[in-house]
Amino acid sequence: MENPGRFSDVVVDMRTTVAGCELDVPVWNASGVWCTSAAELRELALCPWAGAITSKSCTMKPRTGNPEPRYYAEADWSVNAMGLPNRGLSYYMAAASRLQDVRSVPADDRSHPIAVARGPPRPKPFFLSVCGLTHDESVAMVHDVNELGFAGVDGIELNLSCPNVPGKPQTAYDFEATDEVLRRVAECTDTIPLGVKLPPYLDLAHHDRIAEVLGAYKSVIRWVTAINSVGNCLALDVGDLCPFLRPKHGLGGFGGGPIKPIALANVWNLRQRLPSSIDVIGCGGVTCGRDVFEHLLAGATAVQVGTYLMENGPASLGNLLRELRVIMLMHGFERLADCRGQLTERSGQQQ
Ligand code: RRO
Repeated sequence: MENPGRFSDVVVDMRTTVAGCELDVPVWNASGVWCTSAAELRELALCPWAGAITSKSCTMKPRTGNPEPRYYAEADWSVNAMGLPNRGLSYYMAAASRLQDVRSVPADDRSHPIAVARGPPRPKPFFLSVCGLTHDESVAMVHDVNELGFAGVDGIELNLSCPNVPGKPQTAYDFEATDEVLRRVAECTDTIPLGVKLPPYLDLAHHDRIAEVLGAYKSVIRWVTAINSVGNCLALDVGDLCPFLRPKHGLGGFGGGPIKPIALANVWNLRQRLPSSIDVIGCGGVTCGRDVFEHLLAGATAVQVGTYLMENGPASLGNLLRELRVIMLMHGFERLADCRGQLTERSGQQQ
């Protein structure tokens, strides 16, 4: 009888592409998580479990953000009202450039503690997240990155969904404003791939409308990330009879395990509606490999991780991949591409 080999030796091909950039593994950080300082970005660059890196959403100039306490987490959820604290555009441009040498993915399979297929060594993609306080500022940042060159930046993720700057509504809930900012951004984007970070939509008419707006810019938009935190939620500390957070009367963006069904529905609904040239990156509710698998089934090309990474650190991405590998093999999927979008309708007799 042939030796069937050990289960742990079966190589699973988890490679995927985002905006044409190759990733060896399909998980990395959501913007805002483990990516505000150069030291954190470096940790992600060196982490074998992170397929790419996204930087903290930035403004032209550094910001301190909202007063503390502005982040609170329990077992598998978090609420935040950070208020866009960041070091400014040039800091993240410099970090992207400086990290180029340590971002190279090692060619040797043994350096990776689980059996995943690898392509030739290449730098891990770096996606720069920008979030102007005004549309003029967002357009100016995209313009500058294109104009000044973009050593080490593989794409720009335009954040149209920050829920936490007092007095600033989430742009992507205003379809006319979204159309206008995308039109202006498209005019100054030539070669650098563009992604858009979206808020959760809860009505199918809104999925129809945002897909229509985004689809009109399909020549420049290469991916959407769905979803940002669920904005303006209230988490209460019953001991102190007040919210956990101080800014915005205690309102903040809600993330973690409980938002998974909202995130999956957004991935699924957007995948159904957007042109195939626009990748959908799942984000929201990922706390184990099964959650990553569910995002892939719903049509995600890859998955960003927020609260779970924030609470457990970069090495925890390895837990997600180990579990994902087992689930894929249990279903007979040896390549990530085989399970993407494989969701079917539940069949059965009508009552
Ligand atoms: O910094 C924040 O408060 C923040 C941002 Br920019 C975002 O896009 N999403 C979020 O939950 N927090």
